[in-house]
Amino acid sequence: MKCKVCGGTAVISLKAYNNALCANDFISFLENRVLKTIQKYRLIDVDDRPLIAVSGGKDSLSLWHILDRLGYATDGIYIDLSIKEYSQISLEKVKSMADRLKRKIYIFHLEEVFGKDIESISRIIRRPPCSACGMLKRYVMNKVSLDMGYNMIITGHNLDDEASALLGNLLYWKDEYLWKKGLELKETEGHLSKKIKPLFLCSEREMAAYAILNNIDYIHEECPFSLDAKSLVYKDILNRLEESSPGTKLQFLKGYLKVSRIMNIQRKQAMSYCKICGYLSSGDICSFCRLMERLGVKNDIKFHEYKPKKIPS
Ligand code: Q46
Ligand code: ZN
Repeated sequence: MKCKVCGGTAVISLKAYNNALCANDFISFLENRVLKTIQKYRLIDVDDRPLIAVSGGKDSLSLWHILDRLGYATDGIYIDLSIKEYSQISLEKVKSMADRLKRKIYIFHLEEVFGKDIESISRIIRRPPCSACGMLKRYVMNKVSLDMGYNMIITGHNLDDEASALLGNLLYWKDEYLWKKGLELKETEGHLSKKIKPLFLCSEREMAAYAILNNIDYIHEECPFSLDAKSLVYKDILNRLEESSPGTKLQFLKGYLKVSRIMNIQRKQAMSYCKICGYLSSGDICSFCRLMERLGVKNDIKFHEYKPKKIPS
């Protein structure tokens, strides 16, 4: 198999694009795809101060690396869910990327603030771990971002994550989430940072290849709570569709971007804010403040700042 750009040996075939590329041309292709996504959808402006949510996995660490290569200065935030070894190893990977890029990270330890891990918290609030985790992460990322003077949170959700979430929302017509799955979620009246997903059109397979070709040291294990997630079933179904018709996932999401723009304009959102912290909430008090009250914890989000080590060049 030959690279369609330079004629050298191709290391990856991209059936969705009818393309095959060598290592260097693939790296440029992927970085360029992220750049084009940022530019076309105007995700990052020159005066923005972005913060990237890093988990230690291939997507967020590769995205951090790509943003650095594209000249977007980005600091990181890591949320330690206190899932024993998994969280410890993830944090090591995140720190090693921070050292490599010479960027700082804000670290939030769940156990330090709540005295409990994610599993215990999920039992207390009677929500599945992923739902409790989503609520906590959204809150903490937003809070750290606003408190530390950032105005945007970047996440590493890739094309496969987004396509499977979209399929799930469509199958059950979850209208309240359906039109929020785009590339960006706008900031709201000074209460929320904008959220963007520059990997929206980059597949899991492409991200894994990028990580390997750039020697990015990431955690290969998945979070133990992701194993029984329905999203894995949706991913499998979509992969089978992709196998018989390459490009299906890409078309699914590109079509969604077009339609969701119209739907978002038509949709008027009724919002209310938490009486304690001012965060968006469906009731008088947000889920985070309710959890704090229940556990007798003060609304005081402690986090640590990790400064990169100097690596001899
Ligand atoms: S980290 Fe959290 Fe994921 Fe683990 S508990 Fe679920 S949501 S699976 S991105
Ligand atoms: Zn609140």
